Amino acid sequence: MKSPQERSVDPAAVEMLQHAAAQKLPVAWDRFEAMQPQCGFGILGVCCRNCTMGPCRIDPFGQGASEGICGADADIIAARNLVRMIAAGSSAHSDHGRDVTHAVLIASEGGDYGIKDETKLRALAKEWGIAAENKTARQIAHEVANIAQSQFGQQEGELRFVARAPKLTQDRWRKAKVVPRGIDREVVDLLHRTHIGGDNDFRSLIMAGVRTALADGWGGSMIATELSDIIFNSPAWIRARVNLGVIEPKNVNIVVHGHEPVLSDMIVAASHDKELQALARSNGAEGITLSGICCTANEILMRHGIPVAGNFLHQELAIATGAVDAMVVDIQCVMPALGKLAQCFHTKFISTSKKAQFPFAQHIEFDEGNALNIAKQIIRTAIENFPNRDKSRVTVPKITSPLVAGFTAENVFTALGGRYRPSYRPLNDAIITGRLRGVAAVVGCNNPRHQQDQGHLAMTRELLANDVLVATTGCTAIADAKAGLLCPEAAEQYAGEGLKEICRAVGIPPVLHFGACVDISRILVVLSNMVAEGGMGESLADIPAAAAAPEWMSEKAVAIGFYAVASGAYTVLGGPLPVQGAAKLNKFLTQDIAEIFGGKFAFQDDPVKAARLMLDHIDQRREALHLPGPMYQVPYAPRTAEAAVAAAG
Ligand code: NFS
Ligand code: SF4
Repeated sequence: MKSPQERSVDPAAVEMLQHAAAQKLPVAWDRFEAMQPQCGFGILGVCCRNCTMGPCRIDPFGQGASEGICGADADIIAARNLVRMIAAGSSAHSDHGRDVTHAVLIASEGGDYGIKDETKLRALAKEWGIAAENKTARQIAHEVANIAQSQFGQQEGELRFVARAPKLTQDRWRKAKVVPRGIDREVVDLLHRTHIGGDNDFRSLIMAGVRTALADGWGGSMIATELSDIIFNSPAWIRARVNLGVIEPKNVNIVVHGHEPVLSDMIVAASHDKELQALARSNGAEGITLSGICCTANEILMRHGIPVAGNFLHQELAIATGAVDAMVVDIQCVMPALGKLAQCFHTKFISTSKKAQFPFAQHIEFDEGNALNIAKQIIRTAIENFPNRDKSRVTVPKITSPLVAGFTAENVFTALGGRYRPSYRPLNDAIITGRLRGVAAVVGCNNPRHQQDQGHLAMTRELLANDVLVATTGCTAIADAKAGLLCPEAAEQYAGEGLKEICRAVGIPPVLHFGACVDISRILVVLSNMVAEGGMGESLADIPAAAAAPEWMSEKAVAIGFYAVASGAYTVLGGPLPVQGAAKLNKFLTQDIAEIFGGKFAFQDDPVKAARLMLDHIDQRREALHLPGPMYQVPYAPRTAEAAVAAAG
């Protein structure tokens, strides 16, 4: 069995893992070890259960079956499995976007949600050709929501946000016939293809997968982000704290976990209620502490400065503190193990989504039409549970870190361009001169396959030391925050000379927190703005930039990886996609696909080696743009193209 220190680099997690082991509370790391050895066919992607002639599996050593009963070979089987992951991942992000759209419709009719960013609403209305003069914000919101809703069911044409990409990027998509027509349509098309006897060409399957993934990144996810900003407000730079130490033993603790701000934002609003605060005091608590886990934490962190209790692998550890009076969940990345664990304590495990029920959960169904009342009911349930807490079983690690979050495509370079002249020019100039070597997006999950957070941190530190500005979202952002990387002061400790100069001048951290995973759409907009600003080439693939997900695990991460690659990003995954048993498919994804989109996948478990692959790629892009090398000496110096190719193996 691995020790707590081998399981996580986060000292708060180590402390709680020791506590959980002493109390015999099972956590994901234990179940991961009990699951070993995991099925090799599954890891390699070569088992198929798509019909009941099977299950079938391909022998990767070439001794047993080389085809399923229907004749599908390893490449077809692995491609079908992979694009099904894309379909599920895109559906998750996009259905989240659909719920936000529904909330905007409710706001436009005067429900509990308001129109918080009218400037952004009007800008989007203009972008979408809605005549807005002499209309109220609500009237415009109604039209915007109707158009956004139509993007899901649209049958023909192109999704509207495709037009945000640089023209050359759009041209590549059109040439490859992967411009998404409608969000729901692409998912259905993709699942249809994977039915037995459907699409049986791995390239064609992958192209359909790309189209669905683009419908996520430039469709469902982007709608989720844009419309969330309109009704919950656009984030602004904000300071907050992170890690399990934000759980306050003296207070009623409510931890929200999941993804959709339609729930968590309303819980924030309800938590300010005077009556509820008085109720908390009359139940013996000093107050109410709200904190978050996973992406819904990022949503309310960015907009309200609500503290973050942790990332994906912290969800069980939070309950194990014994100080959580209610864990309130909606959808995605919520472990079904939580219910049973909560029963070991007084903790109420409250599910809220029509789409996600859990064993041993109390279900309080959320309804956007009656949002505030339900949010209050949830908080009341937590407060009334406070007296049931067994104080002798409370163990909260006294560990938190400060952070700055809340960067968006609109606000990120406000300061760089002078507060009154937001512009991407200073960012582009910093890259053109070599003060910044490039930019990178490091995103994704935790996975007990890796020591928690270690991949995120080692990769990010290597990039920073080499003058790469890092953008982050999701559970990576929380990992970085826990390690102090989201503070402006982190530049002094970790950044190379060039990056340090920029962080000092602007007052930004060297790692910019752009929000939840759906907010990777913000990074797509940032990159598009950089191309539009000039000097960075003509397509997204030309920018000295790279992407990575060092500890990914979810189907959403697969969808993100594919829209990143199709948008031109060199994308390094820690741990391969399940295609290693399918040689042609593997080569297509890691080599040939670059000829179509400019981006491709690389798989590298070692986060520092992975960061160096990203640096090699950034240097190649600089060379192609005839940009000079880094302005200052960097620990990992640019190498010749041949050396880089040899290293990539
Ligand atoms: Ni992203 Fe957010 Fe975290 Fe992974 Fe899950 S919470 S949507 S999928 S685990 S980063
Ligand atoms: Fe086997 Fe083909 Fe059926 Fe898959 S679809 S289970 S490979 S027969």
